Amino acid sequence: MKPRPRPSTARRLLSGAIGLVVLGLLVFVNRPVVAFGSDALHDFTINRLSYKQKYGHWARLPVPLKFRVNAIHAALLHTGKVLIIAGSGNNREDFEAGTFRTVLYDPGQDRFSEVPTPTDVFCAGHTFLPDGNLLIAGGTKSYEVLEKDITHAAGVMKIKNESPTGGPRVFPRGTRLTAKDGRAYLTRDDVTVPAAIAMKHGDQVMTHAGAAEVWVDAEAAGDASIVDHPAQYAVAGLTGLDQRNIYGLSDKITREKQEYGGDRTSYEFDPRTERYVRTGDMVRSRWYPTLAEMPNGDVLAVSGLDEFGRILPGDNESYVRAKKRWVAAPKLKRVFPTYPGLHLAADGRLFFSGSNSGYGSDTEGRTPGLWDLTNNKFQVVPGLPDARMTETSSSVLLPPAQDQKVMIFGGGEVGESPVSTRRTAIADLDAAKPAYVPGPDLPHPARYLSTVLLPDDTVLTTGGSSGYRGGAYRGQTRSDLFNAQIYRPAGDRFETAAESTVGRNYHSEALLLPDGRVITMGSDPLYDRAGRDPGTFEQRIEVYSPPYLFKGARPVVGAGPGTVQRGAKAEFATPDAGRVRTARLLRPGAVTHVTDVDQRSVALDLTRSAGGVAVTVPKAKGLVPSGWYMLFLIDDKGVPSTGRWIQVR
Ligand SMILES: [Cu+2]
Repeated sequence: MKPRPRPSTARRLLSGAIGLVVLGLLVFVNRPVVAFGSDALHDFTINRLSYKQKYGHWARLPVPLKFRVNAIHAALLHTGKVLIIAGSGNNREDFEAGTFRTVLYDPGQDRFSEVPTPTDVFCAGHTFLPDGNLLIAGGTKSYEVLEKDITHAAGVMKIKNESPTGGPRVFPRGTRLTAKDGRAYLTRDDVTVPAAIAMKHGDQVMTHAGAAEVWVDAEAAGDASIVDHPAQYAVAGLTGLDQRNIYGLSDKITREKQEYGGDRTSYEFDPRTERYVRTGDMVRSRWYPTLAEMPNGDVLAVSGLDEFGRILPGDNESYVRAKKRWVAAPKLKRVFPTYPGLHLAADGRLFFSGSNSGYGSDTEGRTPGLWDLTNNKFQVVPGLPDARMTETSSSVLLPPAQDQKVMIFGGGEVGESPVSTRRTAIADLDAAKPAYVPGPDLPHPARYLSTVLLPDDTVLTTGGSSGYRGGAYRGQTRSDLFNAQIYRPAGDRFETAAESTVGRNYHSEALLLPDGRVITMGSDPLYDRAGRDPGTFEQRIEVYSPPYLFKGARPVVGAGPGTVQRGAKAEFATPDAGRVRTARLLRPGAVTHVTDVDQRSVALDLTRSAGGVAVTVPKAKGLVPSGWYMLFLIDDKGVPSTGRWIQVR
């Protein structure tokens, strides 16, 4: 048989080309179907029970338009509601308009409500008090001004009063101060300068000048008003001896970037009335302070930027609960960067994990260690790998608190740096010489990672970005991380969790809810997707259901007391006593800038009887500070009950 003639080369090429075009068309017309097909498959996969049992499940929380806010702070109140605070929400127009926001979310009723917000609590510090009120102190007095936007030289002026007579002097906003060469500066605020104090030293009388600081702006625009050296200034409108006794002093007046300025207002947020209740002001203005719990239930405010945007040079202060006022703590002078991660240890010391939100010196005060509040001694805790990358990291007291282990996750180099780390490390505070040892690496380098203690002795880690504020990282313009993972201290390893669908970087939060789910919100990218224009604040909220919520019936906590003494036993009815294995007290979180020094999980001694369990609360105040906790009973499959609120006294 004659072989079939082979087609010519030209003919083969032509049919090949036609084939490619047809194939291309087929792919093109089917493109949406292909895409839809993979979405549908993804949807199908993540909604299968077997998948949820292994990885958990994320869901978007529908938020009515009028309750969408820039979530900067979040705290779980003992009423079960989530307090979401924006203040001005890092939005300059809202700040200038005096529009400050707070909303409450009730996960039980799935309802939102608005709370009047008296001042700009944006970037305040907070912690729970023993009675369940949330102490909120500090905030924003002024927004930053970038160098390119500064037209007039400006700086801090100290006005001194050497006259012991005539009382304090009040200088209204706009008061003019002039240098010897005639350059003039105007005060930005009213300022009251105390009178001098005359003191007898032996037979000599010494005068200690009164002084107050105020911000001044040059009267004339441009560089001519820059002063790069300390100088004295005359205050306009003074006559007679006052001209000699009252004067201004300034180190320098520049056109450098002006940082955000701190505020000194302080509130107790009352979960019962759902209102901010003003307390005495702080001694210092603070932007980005950490409010750390002291063993006696009082609170220490640490670090922050002052009203002029300067890092506080170690001036800390304490809140006297009984009097609802703040007093300076000169004996506890110690420098920390802003929002330091300070965890209360069982022995009453505060452990500084190294986690912080930056500002100030890039070396001073950044070393992790144990801070003894009885004598201001600081014991360095060495061994942290990537020790320069603690900024924008997060840290937790691992569950259970009795283990006294603190873990640090990720973080970046100082400032607007593109460098970040996958490093985790764990410090055992009970060791004879506590030191950090490396933990398992995160899947990706991460800043702003949210870390949430779960009742089954694990830690959910979610969100974060590899780049600064979600921005450029290794050739990509955006670097939000969608992967989540659960750290299991018992095995010292991460387990993959389902992926979230919303990127969360700077100004994002996550909290454990009483029903065992985790709510995540916020994110404040510096740039948009293209990496050119300013980013938009993320107002969507997600809720993560961990695998334990898909593993069958949950243990039930029945009748029991609402309060329990430290060191005492309490009995709770439960039909599931036979399968309950552990009991935990979870202290509710209060988080901002991925700093949450409140959350902790305390193991309770457990005895089982028919129809109930008896639990014993540990004695140490440093282990179980007074306050409201969620009691979880956890069964043999690691499934927790819903949290029952009890107050530990
Ligand atoms: Cu901030």
